[in-house]
Amino acid sequence: MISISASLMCCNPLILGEEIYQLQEAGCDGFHIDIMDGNFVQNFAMSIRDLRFIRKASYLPIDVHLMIRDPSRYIASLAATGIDRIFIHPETCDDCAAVLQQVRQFGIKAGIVLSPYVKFDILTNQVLSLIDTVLVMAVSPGFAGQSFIPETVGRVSMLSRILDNRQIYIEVDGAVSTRTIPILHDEGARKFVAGTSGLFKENISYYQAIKDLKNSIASQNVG
Ligand code: S6P
Ligand code: MG
Repeated sequence: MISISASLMCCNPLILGEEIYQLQEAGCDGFHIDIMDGNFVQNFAMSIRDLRFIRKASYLPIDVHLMIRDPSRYIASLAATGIDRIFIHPETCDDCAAVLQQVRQFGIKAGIVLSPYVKFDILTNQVLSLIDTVLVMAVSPGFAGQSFIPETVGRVSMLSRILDNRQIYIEVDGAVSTRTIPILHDEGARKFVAGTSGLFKENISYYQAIKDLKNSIASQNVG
């Protein structure tokens, strides 16, 4: 069984509450919120203010993907919104383990997010003891609608071997679709962030899109 989080930077912001309701009804397993600073990545997305409203509108888990420099400055404010998990890019902080510890002190789950060309050395035993998920970027962080980077498949495979028997999920963010999920699932990914490639598409309902994404594994195994 796989889990699909909806990336809310891809929804219609004019009707955010309605979008959240429709996605929940359609069977998504959680929400993925991208927060950017226009510095670590050349874009802006959602805000801490948005999180307060999203939390009130949904009972599903909310993950925050921080694409900001020096994230420790904002952990307390983020925690106050009632979110469930925070992902940190290791290259945005001097002491990644300390920031993960800070997240955990607020009773929030912590995760590491790895950009396409970031090495796995950051995944020390100390870091692995603090996280429950590694989020693997299949595109460069900052923008929706990019092409899948093929090397992601080998990276997920290598990560599966590094994580071995640890209870740590591998999740993939970027260009997640019925085409990429089966390949990534074969290598050990179990959670996926869905955006414009697989969920927010014209002419297909959220219900059908999520059903197709979840069934893509089963259909690949037939024949
Ligand atoms: C990108 C961001 C992602 C996107 C998602 C969009 O910086 O972290 O969460 O929202 O990748 O999905 P897609 O299918 O348009 O690549
Ligand atoms: Mg993201």
